Amino acid sequence: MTHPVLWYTSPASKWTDALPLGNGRLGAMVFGGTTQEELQLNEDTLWSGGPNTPSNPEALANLAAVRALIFEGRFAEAERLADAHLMGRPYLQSSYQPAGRLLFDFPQAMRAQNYDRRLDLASAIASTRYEVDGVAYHRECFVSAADGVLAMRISADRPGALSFGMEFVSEQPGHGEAASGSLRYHGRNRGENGIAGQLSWFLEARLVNVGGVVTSEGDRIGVDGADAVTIHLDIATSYRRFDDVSGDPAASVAARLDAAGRKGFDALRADHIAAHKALFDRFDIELGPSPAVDLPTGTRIARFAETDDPEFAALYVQYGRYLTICSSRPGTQPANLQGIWNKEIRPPWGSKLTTNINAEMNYWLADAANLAPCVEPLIQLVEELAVSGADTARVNYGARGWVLHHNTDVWRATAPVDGAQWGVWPTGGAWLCAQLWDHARYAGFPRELVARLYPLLKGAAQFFIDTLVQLPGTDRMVTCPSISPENMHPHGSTICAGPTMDNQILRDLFAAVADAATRLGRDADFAAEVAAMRERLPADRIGKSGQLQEWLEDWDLDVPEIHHRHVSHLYGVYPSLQIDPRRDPELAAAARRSLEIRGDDATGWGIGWRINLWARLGDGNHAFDVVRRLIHPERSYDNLFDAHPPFQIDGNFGGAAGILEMLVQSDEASVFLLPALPDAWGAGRVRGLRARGGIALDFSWRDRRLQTLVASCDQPYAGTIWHGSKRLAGALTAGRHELSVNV
Ligand code: FUC
Repeated sequence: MTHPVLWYTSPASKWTDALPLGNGRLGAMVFGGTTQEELQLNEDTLWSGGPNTPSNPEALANLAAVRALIFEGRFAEAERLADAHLMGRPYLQSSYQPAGRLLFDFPQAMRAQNYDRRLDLASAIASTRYEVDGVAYHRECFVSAADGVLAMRISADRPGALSFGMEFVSEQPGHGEAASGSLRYHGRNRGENGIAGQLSWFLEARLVNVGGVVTSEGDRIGVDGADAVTIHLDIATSYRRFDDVSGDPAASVAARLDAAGRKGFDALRADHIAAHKALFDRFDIELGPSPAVDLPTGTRIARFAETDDPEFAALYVQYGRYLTICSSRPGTQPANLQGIWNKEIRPPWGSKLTTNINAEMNYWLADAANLAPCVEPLIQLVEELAVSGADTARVNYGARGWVLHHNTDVWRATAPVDGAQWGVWPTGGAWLCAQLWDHARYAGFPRELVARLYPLLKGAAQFFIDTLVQLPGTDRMVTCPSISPENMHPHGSTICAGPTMDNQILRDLFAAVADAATRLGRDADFAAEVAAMRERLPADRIGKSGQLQEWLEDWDLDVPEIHHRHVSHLYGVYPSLQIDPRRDPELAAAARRSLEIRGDDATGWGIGWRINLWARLGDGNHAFDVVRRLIHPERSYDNLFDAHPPFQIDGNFGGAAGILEMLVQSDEASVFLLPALPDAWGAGRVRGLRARGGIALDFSWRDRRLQTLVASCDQPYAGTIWHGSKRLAGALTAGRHELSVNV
């Protein structure tokens, strides 16, 4: 068993040392301070601004001119014109906001000894222990998905030894108050980029003491001489949907806190653990034992690249799963650039949903790691974008369907933002659709899910049927204007026509639409139209250095930033299944060449992507070399949050997904076991790893040889399970099968 615990011998001295808790909606970062404790708090609908429709009526009139300039090779002029007329109004989006900080003073903790701080990933409880003058103090904190609230218990093992002060501070407009065991904050959100703040929000912390006295003064609470104290806390905003801010936050907070109070801490704790385990325990992984298990987490990160610590790579996977469960649950917002954890009023990149890699990467782990229910917020996001994005499609492009560019926020803004260099990329929604189709593939295409996704895919495809343009002098159809995120080509701009990534994404989207329509027995004419359009997309091209071209032109070696972090044109290798080294050795070799030219050093997510790519290309030792770059103080903070830098959660998910991709790969027809096993993982086992086709796998290995294999199928499984060139099984009935590995 992997021992799924992060632990430390001192309090957090900075935010990236603190330990994250969450129920998808409510997030807390626990510092575990002795004299001063801090819980930094978030609620996932608390963003700046308010409902807005950023479509730009000027765009359509200028579209043809921008296209013409691109086809004439006048890229810089095209980019200037796009900047002036194609961008969304407002030009920037809203940002995810912190609620504030719950602060505690423990004056008696000056001489704390025997300190221990930990996060148990299996129970999702953060705890802090220390001793002062022979008295042991203990704090436990969790955020419950079962009851919706944060709960904390502070206790001492000598009666009457507990005294502290508590207050809530916020940078958001509003006012706080304290009364008889309750702290409250009545908040508003900030306006941003010309959009007024339109949310109200409310926080309440209720405190119950065993022994001692509780007093309040101004907006502070004081506890004197208690044996133990429990705190229940909740936050809510008036956000109901991207176009509706009519919620009553005080009422929802009161309802949840009343219910939590009736239940009591012990029952809350038991139900919290059960709700967490219902997801967390669906999977387990061992990659070999390690003497380093007894070292604090920070030390293991610092030593990972030099030591053999396979247990820590397994822990990295479990931490990624933990972060998925805590940041994305049915009914919550999807995980943003920081999941749900953000302390800053102006967070990096707005802590938004960036769709030219980051938002998708946040969900690369979930299906394989047996957390399919956590993908629900992403489906709901796309359902809402299909509504808001229809306006941008119509106004900016005169097109049917819906479109999303490279970013969105809680208001589901879909127009191009930030500047044409980054924003004029119409394929964000199409990528999300391709990802949701892969989610359906993992589930084995249940009819209900296919029927739910179909209108989203159809709308995304309609947009491209209406906006693809003929590449001059050919019968090929291309996106224009677009970019290959966010790489500048040799003509001083990113703007272009038909970048490889767009062609690959649209091949996936169009195939998904046609497949979904066939499965549902609907829209045969539209499916045929889309399938015909798919044939007219430009094929992938191999360039003069043997590389997979990033653009229609062979520009790759002449770009200003040859080691660019994005590897957009390798989308076809991963996450897409288009370029499979087993079927397309020539394109796979070109992709490998591109990856070599790009190099392995990148941002956190850039490294996460490269691990998956090397795994798909079948090079386990190279993939592991890249894992060493990720589990390293430059790319992992002490709390194991991914460092872009700064903190960005995508690398946690991309990296963990990459480790699983080294152990199992799959497509609709096949499962490949241990396709990219590095030498470092000589023996191991996994339980509950899911593969495409609706199948879950338990297996173990030693010296590269499979020892045991159990496959559990949700429904009859038509594919084949392979280990190298050995065919282990195929055509399985629904249910659990113990399979022979000695065929
Ligand atoms: C993309 C990346 C950046 C960053 C940002 C949030 O634009 O190019 O590196 O991750 O998203």
